[in-house]
Amino acid sequence: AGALRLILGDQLSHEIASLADIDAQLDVVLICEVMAEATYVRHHPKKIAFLFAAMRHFAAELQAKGFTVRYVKLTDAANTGSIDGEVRRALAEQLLTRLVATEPGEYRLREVMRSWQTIDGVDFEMREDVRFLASHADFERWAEGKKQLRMEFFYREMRRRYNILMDKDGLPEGGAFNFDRENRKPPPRGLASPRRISHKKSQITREVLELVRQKFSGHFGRLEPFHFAVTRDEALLELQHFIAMLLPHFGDYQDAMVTGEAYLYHSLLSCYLNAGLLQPLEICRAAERAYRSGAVPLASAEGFIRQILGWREYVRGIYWHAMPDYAKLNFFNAKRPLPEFYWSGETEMFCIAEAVRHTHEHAYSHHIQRLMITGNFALLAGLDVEAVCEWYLAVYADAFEWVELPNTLGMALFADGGIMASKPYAASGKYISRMSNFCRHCRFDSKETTTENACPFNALYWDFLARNERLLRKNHRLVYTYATWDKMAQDAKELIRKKAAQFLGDGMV
Ligand code: FAD
Ligand code: DLZ
Repeated sequence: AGALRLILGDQLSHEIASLADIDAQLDVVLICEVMAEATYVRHHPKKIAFLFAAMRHFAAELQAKGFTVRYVKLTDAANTGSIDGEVRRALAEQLLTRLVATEPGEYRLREVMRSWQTIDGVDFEMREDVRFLASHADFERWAEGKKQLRMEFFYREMRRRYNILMDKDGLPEGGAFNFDRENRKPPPRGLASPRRISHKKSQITREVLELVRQKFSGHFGRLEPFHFAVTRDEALLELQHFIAMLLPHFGDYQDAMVTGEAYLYHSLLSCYLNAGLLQPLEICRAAERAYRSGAVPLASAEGFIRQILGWREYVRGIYWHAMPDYAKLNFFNAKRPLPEFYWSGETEMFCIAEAVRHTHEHAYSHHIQRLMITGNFALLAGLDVEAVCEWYLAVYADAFEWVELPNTLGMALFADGGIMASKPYAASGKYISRMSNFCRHCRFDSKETTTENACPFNALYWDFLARNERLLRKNHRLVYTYATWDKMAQDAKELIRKKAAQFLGDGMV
């Protein structure tokens, strides 16, 4: 008898485990657009359009290879609205007794899949997602017995294991695993994003855009212009363009932030990787080749490879290692409601308005804006952890919980108390002023802390440290920070705390 082979919206790879031994004569591939997935958070319209268009193109590719595909459109009359409903309906209607799926990227969906073990008369197999470079067992083996998990040491093992940027003696290329001291320059005046490629819209994509316009225009975010790649071939063009034109300067401007420039030298590849159109190893190998050919400095190639071979695999490991309890962690007991300006962008803090503007326009904002602007503000102001995580899961085209949650709850909010990061990524307005040109356009002054025009990040920064002193003073990476606080005069401290309280009490605009 044939098998039903489920492909989720972020499993669009021809090498996905659930297709490994497919029988073109007997088996049916199920791909379904369902309301439950499109609305469990109110995803950005560009994210929904990207995934639906990529799903439809992937289905067409499978059909062209001779496979039978049961593609359920969102508007199909019999659509039950959920993956669970569509799997059960397909099994019944196609009279299939075997179900094969690849483990999903989110815990909530894995729980749904567990219930398929008991569907009457159906033999269910859930396979591991082999697109990742560290399996669950690899990560657990690495984590076992360690008092503290740190990405840097995990990354070194991955470099050795995949023999990436290693020399012939088995040592790291250039004599070190990490070249960040050469990266991360502040933006020089006039730094702009090089031109990015855009893809011609097929009939399929145009239909999806119309569907998303009709059904999801109430969600945060602008649907058009829509430049995303929606097939593997197009995603490969994105990769080639990045490697040739942008990777040489990736390291230099990795942390820079510039008004009106959402992308700078970032790859924009996360959504293609996460949806399955590109594979992590092919991207790392392409970056390594560019370095070995002399086209790209080692610091840039290494910095980029570390994000994928290191951070991406590491956060996925942490997610499955620590879930489901992880999602409930709230180290600082942060409960303040998410301010409206995370949606409207209407705030006098120019850096936040700019990050929200990029997000609204592109379903994208680069790592440092996510971490050091919207994330840093949420940390300092003590915003509700669940609400912040939900915002990040909804607004970015690359957001899936396995990667979003450790980054938001762990890295940005330190709500896991230090599982992801060794200290909170808390920063004052001085950091934002150094790494961006945002402050030049802002009504607040990044050099001031308590005056009328003082940048709110400054008072909030010290207030955060004072408010959470009981939890943070013992952190050895904060010794100098607390020493500075201790040296401040009592009345200066009081003024700072009053300024922060006033700002938080006044609704933070
Ligand atoms: P580049 O800067 O070009 O980096 C190259 C690649 O490295 C990315 O495509 C991505 O696959 C990988 N990468 C880089 N940093 C990380 C990281 N910290 N964790 C995992 N992979 C990384 N990334 C997501 O893919 N989905 C998310 O939902 C997501 N949410 C985030 C939330 C917060 C609060 C923060 C601070 C970071 C988040 N990130 C997330 C990580 C990172 O910001 C994005 O991967 C990156 O901005 C994507 O843009 P890019 O492809 O241009 O990346
Ligand atoms: C994000 C998303 C959306 C918007 N829609 C669908 C869908 O209609 N069908 C589907 O199979 N997957 C969708 N996805 C991706 C899933 O939410 C994703 O597979 C899970 O979050 C697990 O990572």
